Amino acid sequence: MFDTVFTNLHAATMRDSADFGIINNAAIGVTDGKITYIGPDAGIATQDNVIDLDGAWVTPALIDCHTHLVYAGSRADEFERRLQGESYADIAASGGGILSTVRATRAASDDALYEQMTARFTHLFREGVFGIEIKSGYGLDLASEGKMLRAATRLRDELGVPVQRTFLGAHAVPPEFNGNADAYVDYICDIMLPALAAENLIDAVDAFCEKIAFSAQQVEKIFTAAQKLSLPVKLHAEQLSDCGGTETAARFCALSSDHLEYTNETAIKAMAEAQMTAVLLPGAFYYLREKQLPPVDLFRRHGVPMAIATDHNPGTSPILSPLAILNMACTLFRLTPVEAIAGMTRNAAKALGWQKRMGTIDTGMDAHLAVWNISHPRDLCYTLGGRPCRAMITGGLYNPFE
Ligand code: DI6
Ligand code: FE
Repeated sequence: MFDTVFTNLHAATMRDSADFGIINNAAIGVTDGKITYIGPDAGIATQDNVIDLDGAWVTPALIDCHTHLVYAGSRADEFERRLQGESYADIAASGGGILSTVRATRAASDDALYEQMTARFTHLFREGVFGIEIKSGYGLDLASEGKMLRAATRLRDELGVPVQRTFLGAHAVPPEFNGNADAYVDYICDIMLPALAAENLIDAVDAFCEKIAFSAQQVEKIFTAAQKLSLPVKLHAEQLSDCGGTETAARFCALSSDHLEYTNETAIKAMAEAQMTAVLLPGAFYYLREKQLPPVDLFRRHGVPMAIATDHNPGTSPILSPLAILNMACTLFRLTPVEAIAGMTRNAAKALGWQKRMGTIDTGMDAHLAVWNISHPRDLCYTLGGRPCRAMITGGLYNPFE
């Protein structure tokens, strides 16, 4: 009747935000890679191909909805410089920061980039992730941005991982356009975006709206070009200051606005109106020792769903542990455990426009699930370390860890 049935498990379906959508003593039936039964163990007929999960907890696979997973090089030297008092902005202004990773990424071969990215993905997978957004933005020219997006495409096509490939040409102004950000924005809109879209390498378009990066007016130009190509947009906004990015993003009905520590209530109302998701990134907040918290109560009050992601990148969030990020979302940003886990499942799916496919355990959804040795779903936020992920179920296939 089913291709596989998983029994003897407790499910945190995440269908209900009050109580993790818990179903104790549950079973999950899978057919053709989709969930075709979720309910009481007792309600499912016996058949072949039954996998007994021995009382483990099952959640939707975690979705990392904001990452910069493709890059070469390390920025551990800048980590040390910041510890000695230099700021992220000072280091960027002196030619380090994003541009240091651009130099290393441009110099790397296609295979080296792919292998380093895949190794990083393996760490995320080992902690429950199957479903990821991957940004370009360390190439900043046509050949190198294409190289990054092709690496992300290979992860999708060779390993079957759900990947959203996001073009982040507007991450920094490259050396060729030094002092001429407007000319670089024209190059993005007129050359890179159309060429990479024609090669079918782009699923979404992002930009970094910040004093040290691009203005809201420049973002508007890029979003207009994206809209002409029918590509959804999203924005790095209000991470270090409020430059009006989120209000611009809302006018384009962006999928999400990300970071948001310095956003304001007017912008949040615009997000609610445009049905956007707020993507919160506690890893960057932690590494930069930021003080200004994102306005979590205002997101709650205005009904803006909150997603949580690693923001994995070599500068401000070199973290490959989604579970550490869940913990930080609670300890640093004061999210409740159910909000944090919804932020990496249901709301992360929404941030990518994937809510009809992934993010909850429900019939019709892709059978991408994480299996945990825990005694309650809140444990995923509570402990650090301990390797609680026992197995991953990907498209209904059972992949146990050792
Ligand atoms: N905000 C961030 O935190 C990352 N990108 C961005 O726009 C940092 C990227 C880096 O420093 O390499
Ligand atoms: Fe980022």
